[in-house]
Amino acid sequence: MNILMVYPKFPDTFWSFNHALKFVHKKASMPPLGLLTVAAMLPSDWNKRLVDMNVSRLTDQDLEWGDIAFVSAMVVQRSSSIQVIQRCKAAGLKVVAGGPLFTSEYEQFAEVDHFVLNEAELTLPTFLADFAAGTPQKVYSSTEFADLSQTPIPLWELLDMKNYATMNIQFSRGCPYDCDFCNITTLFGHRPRVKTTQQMIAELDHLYQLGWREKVFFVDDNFIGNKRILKDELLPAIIKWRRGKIGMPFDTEVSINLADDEQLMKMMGDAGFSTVFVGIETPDEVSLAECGKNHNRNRDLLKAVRLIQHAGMEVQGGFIIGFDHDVATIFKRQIEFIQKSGIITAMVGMLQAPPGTKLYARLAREGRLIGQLTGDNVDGSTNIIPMMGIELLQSGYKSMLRSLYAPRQYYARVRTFLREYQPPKISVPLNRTQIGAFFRSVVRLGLMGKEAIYYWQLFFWTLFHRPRLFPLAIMYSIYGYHFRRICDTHIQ
Ligand code: B12
Repeated sequence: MNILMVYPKFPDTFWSFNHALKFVHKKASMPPLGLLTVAAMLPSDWNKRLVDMNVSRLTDQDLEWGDIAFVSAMVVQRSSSIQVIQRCKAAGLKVVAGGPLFTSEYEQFAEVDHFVLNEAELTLPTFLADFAAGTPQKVYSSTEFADLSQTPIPLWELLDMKNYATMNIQFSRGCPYDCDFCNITTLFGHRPRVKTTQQMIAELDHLYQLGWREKVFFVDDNFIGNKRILKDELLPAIIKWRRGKIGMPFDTEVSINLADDEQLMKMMGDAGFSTVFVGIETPDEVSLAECGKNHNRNRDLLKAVRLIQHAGMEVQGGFIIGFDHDVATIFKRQIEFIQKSGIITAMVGMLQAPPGTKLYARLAREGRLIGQLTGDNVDGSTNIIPMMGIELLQSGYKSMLRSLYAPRQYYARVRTFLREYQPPKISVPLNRTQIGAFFRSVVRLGLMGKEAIYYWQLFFWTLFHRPRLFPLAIMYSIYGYHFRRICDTHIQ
């Protein structure tokens, strides 16, 4: 049995990093962890081939080779997914589809033979048993949540790792909080379910043995959802594992209350976490109450960001405009907050209501839903009718992007951050990729770029004031170029 695993193409988006990847000669930021995990659950005597269309083309030879196509996607990959399914069907392959896109809207894909929805740990075994018996059904779904201690090590061997900037790994699924716009709890539940420490160390060992030394992203919905297990088990084990090893800094996603726990921040820094993405959403208390983001309320958000930066972690932030209580001054307040915080990567989106969320249910009752989600929450689109009116929201959104990603403001944030940041003490030696990226940045940004003057100011400021952070300064300059290119397309 030949299984062709296909990951459709991402459009150019804020998170695709495609304009930055060219500097490091990489083709995609991360591989498709869902498909790699599913691959490890398939019978070992089945042949598997992965085509990640973000790194290589899906060829006619691939289609001739395959018996069944396994397709995974997020909503943002919808249009490429439709084409992939059509091509597979035209070539006579059976199509099995799973992952977030199909779990959210499988009814829209009539050509797919079998939907294996929700978590594959629960639905795939039944599909495989029915398939072996010659009686596969159309839809497999589950209302339960999987026990991650049964999840196998992803089949990273299917990848050509050098095409990727980062590898991904998962410790937990689910989030204890209840923000009304987020569909994580609908998809993965409130109780964070975790892999065992032994599983995690085995996964890290495996990546290390495969020669990986660059970034690893823990793709948890909220890495600190279960602090006790982190402090007592996982982090001590990773700190020990790290001894004598080089490279492999970690990224992850956390809630802002990380800043309340000095011991946890210290342990994460020691374990090698260098970047955390935090859903900050808004500095407005009333809007935070509106969306149920109670853990962000009644606190000094700027101070919390600074504490995490001091503990050795860059803070990336998610921000939302268009809450019912937002008024015209919100755009300026958000810009001021982001500039002061030194959050370089600020993902700003207009409020959207994903199906299955509390927000979706409320706006449906109020008759305020329109159209379909694009799946990209940073493209200036929404499926809701905002209280402030769509024209004001869209023009305010554009003005925010224009301001935040203009070279002057962007580079000012980089400097604010580098002033505060204490990097983790892990050893991450420079490699050839970074040296190449450095020279390309000098030419593309320093000699030809709109940002040239800011690039050189940061270049020399970092060399004199924070020389250890110089590689980071170059990396952020490259990110800035990507963000500006993406934002320019949304501003027009
Ligand atoms: C890592 C991640 C990313 C990475 C993507 C890296 C990559 N190449 O995959 C980055 C940071 C780039 C990213 C960006 C975005 N992401 Co994202 N991301 C995640 C995250 C946190 C983890 C995904 C993951 O790897 N999970 C681990 C694997 C093992 O789980 P899995 O993929 O779900 O696979 C399991 C099942 O779904 C199933 N399965 C999956 N595929 C298949 C296929 C078959 C055939 C079968 C049988 C089963 C199956 O089996 C697996 C094991 O159970 C998820 C949240 C989450 N917990 O899943 C959000 C998530 C996937 N992202 C989401 C979104 C909306 C986005 C963004 C638009 C912005 C944003 N707000 O985050 C952008 C869009 C991307 C882009 N380029 O524009 C949504 C998708 C919603 C949807 N219905 O599509 C999610 C679910 C988060 C959410 N709030 O809802 N993201």
